Amino acid sequence: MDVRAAVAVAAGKPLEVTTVQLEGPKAGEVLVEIKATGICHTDEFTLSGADPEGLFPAVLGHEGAGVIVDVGPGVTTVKQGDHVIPLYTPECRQCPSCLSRKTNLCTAIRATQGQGLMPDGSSRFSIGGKKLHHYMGTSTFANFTVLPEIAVAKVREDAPFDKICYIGCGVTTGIGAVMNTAKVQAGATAIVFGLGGIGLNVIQGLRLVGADMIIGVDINNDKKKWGERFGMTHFVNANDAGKDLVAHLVNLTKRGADQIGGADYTFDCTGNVNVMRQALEACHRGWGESVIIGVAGAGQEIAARPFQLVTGRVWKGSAFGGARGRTDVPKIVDWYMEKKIEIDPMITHTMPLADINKGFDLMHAGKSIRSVVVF
Ligand code: NAD
Ligand code: 022
Ligand code: ZN
Repeated sequence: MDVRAAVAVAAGKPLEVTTVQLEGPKAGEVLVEIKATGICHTDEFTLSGADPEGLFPAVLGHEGAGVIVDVGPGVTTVKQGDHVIPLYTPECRQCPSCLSRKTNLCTAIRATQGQGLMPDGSSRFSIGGKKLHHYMGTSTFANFTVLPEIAVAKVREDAPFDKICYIGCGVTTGIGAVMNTAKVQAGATAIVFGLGGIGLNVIQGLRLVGADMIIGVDINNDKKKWGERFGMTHFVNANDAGKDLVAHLVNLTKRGADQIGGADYTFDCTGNVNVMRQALEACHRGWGESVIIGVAGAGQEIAARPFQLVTGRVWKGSAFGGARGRTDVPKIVDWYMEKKIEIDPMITHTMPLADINKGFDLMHAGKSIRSVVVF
């Protein structure tokens, strides 16, 4: 069938909004009509050519929401008419990783997903007979896309697509890092580095679990009001603090009789390896945990003194907030509908597919928290 898509034709070039061909779902696959999709950093990272694993031409996009319009043979867990959120981290519930209960990184379709292909090794997208790559197993920058059954989360039907699409990446990544990866408890102190589309969701996750002190760090003073809007209690401008930033943060977190200082939990939401080190050093001796969420550029390395770890700090990372998509994403949609979490104010811009490149420009200029394309 003919579908409308924003095609990444080559590295560094704007997306081309055009008609492409999409084959129907094969065994174990579903055809989804995408109703809305967010624009996230990794789409831009790939489009820019900085991602060495980026494949072209491709249909990018990984933060969508839509409706199942057709299912292939053998599909049992979803049906036509179901509302779904595509999952770039699938959940097969059968691979060793899913069965381990220790990770959300399902391996069932990992190899083909990374090659921009469906699990059978082929692509459903083409243009004039020439193959187009899928992207992160989701390809949501198209009004229809084909997905493996294990890569969709069925969600309630009264939830608005133009808001819950953000749960497909940013919301779940931020809130999940707090609840699944760090397992922050009520009364904890926390520092969030980088108050963008991810950091603000870490902040609202911290508020949700009842953290006491939520310090936000950014280099942009405009982010102060954004952080406060979602529960941040203190703001620090990293540039003002300069090289004393870590000492300043440790001082700020000294509480009562404990004059050692340092946060119980810190989160990197910048992708900057120097910030990652600061985040480790700003957590408490003996028990502080620092979670890396930001994705650093290819080839980057982190550095720290082993002493930081020997003295009991823990350094860990989080992918998709440690969330098991088919299990956890529907719950987060419920929390949004029950007003336990907020999404609407973070969606600063919406646009039709024809204007998708404007969404990339806004992200690049730091003018948006999230842009959403509505089909
Ligand atoms: P964003 O650009 O909206 O936000 C980044 C923020 O960091 C900005 O407000 C910026 O001013 C601030 N910043 C930059 N340099 C800083 C510094 N030195 N100190 C403090 N703050 C600084 O980006 P985002 O959408 O929030 O994404 C953040 C990161 O999370 C990206 O690297 C993205 O790729 C990554 N991410 C990871 C996952 C995952 O599963 N691990 C999922 C989604 C996004
Ligand atoms: C989403 N991300 C950044 C902005 N929005 C993002 C990027 C990468 C990952 C998660 C979120 C990520 C962390 C760990 C992995 N990935 C590897 C997972 C594995 O090997 O099992 C990751 C993912 C998908 C892809 C590449 C890397 C892909 O489909 N190409 C989840
Ligand atoms: Zn994303």
